[in-house]
Formats: sequence, structure tokens, C-alpha cells
Amino acid sequence: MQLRSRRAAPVVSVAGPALVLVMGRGADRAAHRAFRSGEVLAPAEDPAPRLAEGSLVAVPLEHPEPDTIRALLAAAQHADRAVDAIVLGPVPDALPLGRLRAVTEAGDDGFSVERLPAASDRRDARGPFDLIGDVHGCLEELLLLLARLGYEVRLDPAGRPDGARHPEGRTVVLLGDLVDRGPDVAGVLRLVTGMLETGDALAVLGNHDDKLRRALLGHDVEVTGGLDVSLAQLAREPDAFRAAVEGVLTDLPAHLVLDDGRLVVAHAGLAERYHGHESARVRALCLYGPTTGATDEHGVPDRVPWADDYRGDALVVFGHTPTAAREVRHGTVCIDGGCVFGGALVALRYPERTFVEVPAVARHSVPARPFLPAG
Ligand SMILES: [Mn+2]
Repeated sequence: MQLRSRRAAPVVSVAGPALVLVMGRGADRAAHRAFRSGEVLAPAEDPAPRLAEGSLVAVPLEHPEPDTIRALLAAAQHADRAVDAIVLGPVPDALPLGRLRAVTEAGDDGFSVERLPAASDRRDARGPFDLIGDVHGCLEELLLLLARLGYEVRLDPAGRPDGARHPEGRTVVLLGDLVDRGPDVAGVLRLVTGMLETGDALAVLGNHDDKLRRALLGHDVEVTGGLDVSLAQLAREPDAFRAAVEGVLTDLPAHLVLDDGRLVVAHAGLAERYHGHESARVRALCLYGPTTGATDEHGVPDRVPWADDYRGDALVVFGHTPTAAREVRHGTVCIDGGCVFGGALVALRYPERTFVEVPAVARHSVPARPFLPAG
């Protein structure tokens, strides 16, 4: 739970379609004043249909009870929609609010609502894009690929790449797993951070990026899968750099809906029913993809081939699973060329749908499961 403001907020931001619980004395009146008439539902009404269709739903709870809140949270979870709370007066300790996206304390004079797009909603970004697969610290290959795509790289005073821009205004979209295993994780993060700041790149979070983020926050994570490499490299950087990296990774969305909904990107892909949705389940699917829970003979989790069943209109571009194939298969395409394992760093140009790639300059890491044809 994130308490958005300790000082009472007169304007409360709500991002995307969501369930908003308005709690405390005067909730009914305040909710009807702040939300549109069709958006306010009584606590006894089932919010599921409205949440499923993508409406903003506000439920006033004059006397919030844990069971009522649990039932509403379950409905939002089922519909894969985020839940925010607006609390009139101090936030009560005893309520099950731990899994909410944001809890805001509103003022005695009520509040108004500012509607923002969901974090995943970048339908306004029309490209053209250069989508790039799993970089895993391979800075040299990333620079070669950007050059081949026509980007001009900017250097910082120490001569390190910290930005890149395409003269024709193209935008890079990084598909996650920027870090771990490769030779220059810090260099990749410096370059990508600069490109994100100037709007020359967009990016989604990968499972390795998320684990590094948690490690930087001091969480107890298992140091496997090349995380040791990232931590050792980042240990040589100043505190401010590590803090900036943690901030950048925290802000990365798990998926993005681009080009008016015609293009969807997520590190491990995403089935159509979850596009534009927001929940713990959607985040896990974006980061890891659906898995059976079992592992194969190499100790790699068994992945469910969700793309086989994909029939959506949006092109879904993803990475996560190294592949030697370069093909769009009924609206889905994996562009993780396994660069860090000696494969290639792969870009897909959009809307052209053409592949551009550079071979790895070295085999930087050994994969748990072979992915390239033998020989
Ligand atoms: Mn991955």
C-alpha cells in the first residue's frame, strides 16, 4: 500500500479504469459530488460487470467493514482492475487495505477527482518504433544495433553513452530484462535512463529488472540468474546512480498499449483479455508469462505457450524466451535473440515489421536451456 499523501488532498488522481473505495463519514455525499452519477455504486451492488467493461467505479462506504472491503477487492481482482481508496479523515488501521494501489487521505471539505490514463495506456504514442529484445547488460551490441537503426548516440562528460535520438523521430521500445548476466549492466542502465528521460525510449519491466529493483530496495532476494553480476557492477557506481536506477525501474510499467491499441508490448507477452488491465495477476503474467508450475530437465519453469491461442487484433511483441526464429506468428512475435548467450540482439521495426539484428560480440553467459540449433 502506498499512502499518497499524509496531508489531506483536495484533488485525488485516479489512473485508468479502477475501483475506488470512498470511506468514512460523509462518504456517500462526497462520492456523489466527486464522481459522475453513473460511476457511483452502492456497496451491495456487484461492481464486476462495470469493472469488466472498463468503467471507473466508486463505492462509498460510510462505515467500512472488513468483509465488505474483502468482497469488493475480490471483485476487482477477478476483473483485473486496480483498487484505490480515498479516506475521509485518518486511515483506519484495522481495515484490509494492504493490497491497494493507493490510499489517499481526503480533506474535510471533500475532494475532486483528476482522471489520468492507466500506466499501461500509451495509445497516444504512435511511433514509428524500434522494438528491442532482452539486452541483459550487452551495451556494445545495443550501441551497434542503435547505430544500425540510425540513432545518434549522446555521450556524457566522461565519454559514456547517456542518450540516443533518431533524426526522423523514431522511438525505441525496450522489452525488459535490461540487466543481469552481461558485461555492462550499468552502462545499459545509463543509456536507457537518458533515453527514457528525453522520451526517445519507452520500456517495460522484465523479471530480471524487477528482481534487481527489489534487491536495491534491500529486499531479501535469491542472487541467481546473473543478479550477482548486476550488483557487483552497480556497487562500483555512486549511491545517486543506484538510487536513480531503483527509481527508474520502479516507474516502469509491466506492459504498454501503444499506437491506438494496435501494438501491445510486455516482457513475456500478454493474452488479449488482459490488455490495459492492472492487477497482481496481470503483472506476473507480463513479467514471467503463464507457467505450469513445473520445471523442465534444465530447471527452467515450464511455460504455457499462450501465443498459440492468441487471435487478437493488436500485434503483441515480447521477449523473455530466447529464440532463433524471426517471425510474426498470428499477431505475436518474440524478439529475444538470446544476445547475452551468444545469439543476437534483435529489433523489430514498427510499423514496417522488419527485423534488424546484430550478432553477439561474445558468449557472455551460458543458458540453462540451449536455444540455438546445434552446431
Ligand atoms: Mn525474462
